[in-house]
Amino acid sequence: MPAKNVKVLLAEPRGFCAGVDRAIEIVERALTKFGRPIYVRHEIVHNTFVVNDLKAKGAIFIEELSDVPAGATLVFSAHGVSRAIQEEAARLGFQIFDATCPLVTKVHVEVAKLHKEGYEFIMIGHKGHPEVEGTMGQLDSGIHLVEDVADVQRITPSQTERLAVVTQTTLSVDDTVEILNAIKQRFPSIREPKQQDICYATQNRQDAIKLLSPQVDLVIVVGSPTSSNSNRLREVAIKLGTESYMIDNADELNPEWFKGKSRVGLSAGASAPEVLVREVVERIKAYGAISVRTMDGLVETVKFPLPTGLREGGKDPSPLGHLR
Ligand code: 0CN
Ligand code: SF4
Repeated sequence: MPAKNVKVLLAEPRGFCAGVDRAIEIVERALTKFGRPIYVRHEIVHNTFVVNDLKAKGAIFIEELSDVPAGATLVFSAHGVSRAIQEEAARLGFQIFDATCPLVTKVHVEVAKLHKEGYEFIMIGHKGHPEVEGTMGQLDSGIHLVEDVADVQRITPSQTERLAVVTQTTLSVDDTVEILNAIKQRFPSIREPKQQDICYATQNRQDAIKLLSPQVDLVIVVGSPTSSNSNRLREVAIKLGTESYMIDNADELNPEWFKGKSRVGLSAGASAPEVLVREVVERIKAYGAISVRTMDGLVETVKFPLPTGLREGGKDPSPLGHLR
């Protein structure tokens, strides 16, 4: 009994956000309406379980549009795509459903608008992440990526009068403030977004970890290694001095982690289904946990509409409804 007498505290909010819910539903509805296969550019969301489940239902995940046959139905992932990919997909004549989270699209729209007014951009984000590639790919040039404070000194914008800052939506809120301060110090007249680009779900899940961490001896985050927002949750706990691990599913739990612990916190990234959290809870119970409680927390009510063409039918026809 590695977790004998352990008390489990569940973070609130945790797990699926409105953008992930919508993205998965777009693939599910496309499968129902048009039949298999449905092609999806990049993992619809960064979660192994979700991707495997949709694969089993007939989704084919690709990175290159050259792997999509003529006449196919194609879905763009929640992380968004560059203009070049949008244009190529349209040129190739696929039936396209865009599952880009509306909060990512908002950043794309802002970039396009300010670019027309002559702005150059500094983007805070992680190099190589699909969202960063999609946002930077809204323009041919003129977006300078910074990953940390040191990068701020390295970039060389061509002018400083019309500079604006944008960010990836799933960053660490605290690290971003630090980087933003360094940017403002070097470019005092830089334009900031009216409302920060880090999304409500990222903010709320990190805030919940901040409340949870001091109350427990161990924080477990359910999320896949590729998921930026899930990784950030583990980091927030560690920064607060709480031992923390991220796992894809209950099988990755290590009984050793529970040695000498009496209270264990559990959260999940925005792309991690609740069914996986439940399995982790069951496993910890089997290890000897004596209670499971959900902390008080914000109730999220955000919901995004589906694209036209997939809206009809009202109720969720989803064979994957059990994920939520
Ligand atoms: O894990 P996700 O698929 O993506 P990142 O956290 O890596 O950006 O979660 C959905 C978020 C979006 C966009
Ligand atoms: Fe949208 Fe934020 Fe969810 Fe990403 S984490 S899909 S930006 S709501």
